[in-house]
Amino acid sequence: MAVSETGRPLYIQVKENLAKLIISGEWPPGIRLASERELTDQLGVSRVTVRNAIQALEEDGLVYRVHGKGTFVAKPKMEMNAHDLISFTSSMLRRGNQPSAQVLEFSRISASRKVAKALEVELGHQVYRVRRLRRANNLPLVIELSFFPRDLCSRLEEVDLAAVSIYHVLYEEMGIQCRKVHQSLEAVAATEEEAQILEVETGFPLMLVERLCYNTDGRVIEFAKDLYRGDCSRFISDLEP
Ligand code: 16G
Repeated sequence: MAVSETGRPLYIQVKENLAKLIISGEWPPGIRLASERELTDQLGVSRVTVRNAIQALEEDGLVYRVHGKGTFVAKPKMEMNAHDLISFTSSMLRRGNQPSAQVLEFSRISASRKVAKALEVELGHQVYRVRRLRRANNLPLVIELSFFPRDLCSRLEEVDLAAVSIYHVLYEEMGIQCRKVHQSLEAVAATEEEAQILEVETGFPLMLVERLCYNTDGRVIEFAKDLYRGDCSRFISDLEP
């Protein structure tokens, strides 16, 4: 097998170069890749190397083949580590995506029975209800609905939630850190309103991530219900004994 200057298989390097063109948007979703023969000539590598590189791109979900028509660029999926404690902002930046937030709702409410139970506070305790649309590279990716206990997170009232990372504010300005998460993932269908926000059809497949975040003292600091667009999200888990 041909190897690159770094000692890795050459097809991996070719694959990574092609993946960069896809992830940067230079090769947008839906365009057809040049044929194996054309890529072989363009890249100056063997046909086997091109074939292996394309197969690796396909395995990563970056391209798909249509029998008799060719290989096309797929809509890229945003990868999230399913057991990460980090924020949406950090998770996107870490993978080279540009995050942004649009505030759909911010209110101070009395905790309902369900929210009180989740946050482990008294019924009627003052909590913040924050609903934001998060985009990655301008793509509407997730509607985040979060509840935070007001007595712990009062700073949230004073910041522009469209411009900051909530986890950053909680940690840097209040010393509150998410140290443990209990979370569930569940497939659901988009309601009409959710579909409109996420720019998809009603009934579109979404991934609901319900999440409880605990601080260092074991207190629940966030109860979140996040709705990810199913067509462009992928949750990764690294499991070790
Ligand atoms: C993540 C969290 C969400 C939290 C947000 C804060 C998951 C599934 N959800 O999206 O609960 O509110 O990060 O993001 O991980 P921010 O610090 O960028 O505002």
